[in-house]
Amino acid sequence: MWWKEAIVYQIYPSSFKDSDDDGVGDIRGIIQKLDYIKSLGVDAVWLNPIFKSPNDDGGYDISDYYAIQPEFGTMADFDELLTGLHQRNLKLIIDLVLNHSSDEHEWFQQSRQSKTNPYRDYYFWKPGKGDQPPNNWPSFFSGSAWEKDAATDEYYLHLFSRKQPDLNWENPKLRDEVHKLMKFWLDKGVDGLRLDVISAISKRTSFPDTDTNDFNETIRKYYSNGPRLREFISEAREKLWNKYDVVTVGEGPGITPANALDYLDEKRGLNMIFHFGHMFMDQGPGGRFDPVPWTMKDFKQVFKTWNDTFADRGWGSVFLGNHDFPRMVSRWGNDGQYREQSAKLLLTLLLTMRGTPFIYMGDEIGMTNTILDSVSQSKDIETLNGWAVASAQGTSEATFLKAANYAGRDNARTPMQWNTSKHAGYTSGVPWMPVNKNYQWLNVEEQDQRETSILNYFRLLTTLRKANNVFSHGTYHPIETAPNIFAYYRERAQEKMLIVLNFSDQVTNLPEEVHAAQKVKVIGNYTDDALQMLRPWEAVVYKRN
Ligand code: TEU
Repeated sequence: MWWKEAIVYQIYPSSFKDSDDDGVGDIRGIIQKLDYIKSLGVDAVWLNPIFKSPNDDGGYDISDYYAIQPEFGTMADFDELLTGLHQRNLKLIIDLVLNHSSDEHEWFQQSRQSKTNPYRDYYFWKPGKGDQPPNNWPSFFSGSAWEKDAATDEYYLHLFSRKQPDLNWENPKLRDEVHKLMKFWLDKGVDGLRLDVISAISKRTSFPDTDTNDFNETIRKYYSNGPRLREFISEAREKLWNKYDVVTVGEGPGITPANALDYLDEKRGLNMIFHFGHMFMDQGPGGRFDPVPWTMKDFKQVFKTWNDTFADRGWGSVFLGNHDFPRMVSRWGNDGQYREQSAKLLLTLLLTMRGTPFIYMGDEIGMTNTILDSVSQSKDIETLNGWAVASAQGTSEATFLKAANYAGRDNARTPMQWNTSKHAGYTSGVPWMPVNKNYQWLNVEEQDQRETSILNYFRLLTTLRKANNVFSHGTYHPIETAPNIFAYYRERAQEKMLIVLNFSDQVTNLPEEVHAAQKVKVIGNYTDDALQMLRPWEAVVYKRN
């Protein structure tokens, strides 16, 4: 099971590298950077969706599951990318969006034509209640999760945007279609499937109103963990996945420590899930744009809870950022005075935790959040829809913009910063999204040649993790410490590693237990040793004697 020891690098294709100067990243751009990816010491690439799409939601609205998005290139380009990855002993995990399709998909174009169309039940259609939607479910992207369609005077369900109608997995014909499209890509030799919002594919077909105003509670109780979720996952595994050497990673908003193992087992379930315990921790009842303070106590508790969940069974993924969340150094670290130290500290956490680490492109050089000066600069439907609802409710743009700049997805989607040339070497065209202005000093080329850069520290960490499988397979034992100190042991057979992370701007004492321990420093983000103190954002990995 290669994926238990693997380190995965996530690429958001639109923003990675543009090879044909149309201002949008593409597959040939990734091919140009294969040696860079290999140089990181990672083992696999998770590629966000590359399929034909009207791009209403960054490619998560697929209109043809068998075709490459023309802006990204051709099927021949995809085949060349896959070959190029495999030649470098790198695996490819593709991102399939099976909870919903685009409304421009042929299936939906047929389905909406009439109530008797053979594709009608590929989606969920219901009459309204008077002039109201069938129930009170809110969309992830603001507003109702139902859209009225004039052609048949009924509403269709869309948990996300109105251009992302939910697929009806109750319909065996639809499930067969989904298995067929998965088989197409598995036969091409991809090594993994990241399954978008897989936790929501089984609907409570009575469509009861939600009884809570807390959005994440609505996800847990009404959208995810539906009555046939295990059945649909097991059917795909038994009919298809078991026939291939493929890792399946389920994106599981709403999956909890209590039910995660229901969906994870080698024979009948997924191999891994992305849980969101830490990622939704600072979201208030209103969701993403309703930020609430978070504490290190909660943050550490999330890691303990999920390590306990997967201690004996199942397998976890570990991530601190991706295309849906702000840059990790801005969110969890200090992207100002201590950007370099805190970026290295966060990478140390990622690469010393139990479970498969997923690193988001650009986090290996400590890329930071961007600042929108007005909401109109956003390219993200989640932000734009959020603003439309908030402004209609009287929220000022300044207030909404503060939340969007703190929590919005635009933060993670600015182009990769390669060098100091125009647009950071990402494109010679006009970038679809402005490059972060700090690329002049924050870029791959500068860090590649500086020994103590974040990039080279990351490379040391991947080497360390691969050389010591105590990190991937060892047990996890947190140490009780001051709130901002995150310290834990990793143990396997005779090997014992001790990791200490100072999540603060303050100099602080080394926890007594750590100070007293017989140990040898293995790696740290300060070049010298402070012995009894921890400097701001200091990360140290010790090998216990
Ligand atoms: O995200 C689904 C999801 O539940 C959240 O993790 C995500 O933060 C979302 O933006 C709601 O806030 C997946 C994809 O990762 C995301 O990019 C897509 O927009 C979404 O599904 C719909 O396909």
